[in-house]
Amino acid sequence: MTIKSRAAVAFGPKQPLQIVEVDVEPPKAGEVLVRIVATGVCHTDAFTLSGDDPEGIFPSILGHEGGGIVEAIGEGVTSLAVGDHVIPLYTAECRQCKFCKSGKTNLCQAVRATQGKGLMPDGTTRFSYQGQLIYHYMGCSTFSEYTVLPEISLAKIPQDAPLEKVCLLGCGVTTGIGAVLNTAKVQAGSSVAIFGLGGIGLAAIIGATMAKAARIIAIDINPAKFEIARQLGATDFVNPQDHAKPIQDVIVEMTDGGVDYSLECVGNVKLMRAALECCHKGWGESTIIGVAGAGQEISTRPFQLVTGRVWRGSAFGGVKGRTELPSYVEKAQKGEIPLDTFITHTMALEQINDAFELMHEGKSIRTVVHF
Ligand code: NAD
Ligand code: DAO
Ligand code: ZN
Repeated sequence: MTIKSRAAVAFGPKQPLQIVEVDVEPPKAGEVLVRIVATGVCHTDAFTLSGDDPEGIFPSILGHEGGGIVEAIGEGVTSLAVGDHVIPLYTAECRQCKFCKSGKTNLCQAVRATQGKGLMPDGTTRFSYQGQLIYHYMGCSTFSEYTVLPEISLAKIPQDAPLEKVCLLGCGVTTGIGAVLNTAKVQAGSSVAIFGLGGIGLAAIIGATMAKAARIIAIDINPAKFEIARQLGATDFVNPQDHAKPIQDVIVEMTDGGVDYSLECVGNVKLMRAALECCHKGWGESTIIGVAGAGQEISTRPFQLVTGRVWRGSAFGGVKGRTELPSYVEKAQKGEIPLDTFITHTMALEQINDAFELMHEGKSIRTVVHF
């Protein structure tokens, strides 16, 4: 039966989200209806809303950092039952495709093609408003009280985990920690430079602390971010605007030739270059996490790579969601991942446009929206 759901709909780029009641169709075979309890608001939602995202489709229901409860299951669903607590995954895990079976990547391709078009795997959408089709977003659409996902795009988590906190493990916190541990594979005793101290960069600091990095250099043009970075374990703080010379030169000087690892957590292609070039000759490795605008390209002198620096990228921290996310939730429950530090604001769905404002003004780390 089609149900009504309160949702924040992006009717077009650069427009405020509109809170309306959408129609949600029941889950089809292999699909699950989820009641979202809470959702974070990530920079990537703002990026898509800005119109700079080449995959941005409108009208759509954004949001990809949610926590919820299974409300109904479609035919053939076996791994989830009504009442299970779940975190939606924008990177599915089918465990059957070439990518999943490779053991080399978390980039499952089972639903990639349709997800990129804002559709469910059968090529249709479950959302509509006044008869008008509404697209899904990143396979999640957590800015709706009820949403439908493929079974393979849901991580089952312990029932006692607070959904209004662990929702942040659906994207930002897991991405930052995973990029350090799975992609960069930071070694104990090493130096790490982290560019950008939003939700992703701050989580990368936690990852670097878990990896027992000796020196964690936190870099941001907003000095208000440094105190939280310090609380999470950063040892050095650099504001590029305090220096006349290129930031890579500043970091190379601070570290006797460069850092062992760097991570770009902003989405700025010039900063990606700086992050690579602040790495130590012979072995320094830089990981790109930030998502740059459509059509932008990275560049450096090839000699930077010839002389031993390595350039990598990371999506969802290299984490396979259904298999690994439960262990992130357990770490959060044990206090090893301090989610409260990230939640600077909470609000009702009706105020969600304020969450975007706070992010643009650099006043929030994460706003959690409650339904
Ligand atoms: P955010 O907006 O909360 O934080 C970005 C931070 O970068 C801010 O603190 C800002 O002050 C700082 N910054 C801006 N320009 C800077 C500069 N020139 N030098 C230094 N610092 C600068 O964003 P977020 O939610 O942390 O996301 C960061 C990036 O990661 C975005 O591009 C987002 O789309 C991307 N992202 C990637 C993945 C992935 O899987 N690869 C997942 C989630 C988000
Ligand atoms: O398989 O081609 C693919 C892409 C999978 C999506 C990876 C998304 C990573 C970056 C987007 C930011 C997420 C919030
Ligand atoms: Zn797969």
